[in-house]
Amino acid sequence: MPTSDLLRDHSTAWERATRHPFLLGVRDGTLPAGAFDTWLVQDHHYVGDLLRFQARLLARVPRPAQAVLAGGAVALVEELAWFEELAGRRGLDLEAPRLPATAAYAALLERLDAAAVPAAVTALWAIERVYLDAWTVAAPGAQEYASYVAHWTAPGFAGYVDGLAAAADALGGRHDDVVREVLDAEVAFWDTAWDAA
Ligand code: HMH
Repeated sequence: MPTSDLLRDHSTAWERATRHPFLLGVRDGTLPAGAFDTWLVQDHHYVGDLLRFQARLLARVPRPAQAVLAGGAVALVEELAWFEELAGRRGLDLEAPRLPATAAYAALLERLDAAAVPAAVTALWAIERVYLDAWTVAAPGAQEYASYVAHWTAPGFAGYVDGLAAAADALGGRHDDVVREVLDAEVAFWDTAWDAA
């Protein structure tokens, strides 16, 4: 299975993108609320960028990968609405500009438009799998973060990640380079919010 090979062969980079100080701070409660808020605003930008990438990729994939990607796109729209509600509650300014790591990740997503479909679907799987794994490292999370951690480790999300793995595996091939790029972008993204702490 290509995706399980990728997990095994990139385990060091995977670990860097998941056992990150930001996530350990969520777990033990040492992450300052301001750093979490900075991250939330940037992730709101990111989810919008990811939704646009996913919509473009949806147009290129064969059936039945379309069903998986379409379901995920709906979930991203709901995620944006959830962020907007949070912004009201936490007093976030969602109009704050993208930080460099967010802009660089958006540029990576745009470059993936030019990648062959199997590589692009594998990249999308890596994006979601590493995010699920990252929040699983933080689980259950300190009291003030526990509801967020639960949101990003919900069984429905894990099921979606399995669906993406099945879609990527069905398309076949080995796509080490895109996985490496995704993992580096994830580390840079956590670094940015951690540096704001
Ligand atoms: C940085 N990576 C980042 N944010 C996300 N929301 C996801 C992945 C998955 O949706």
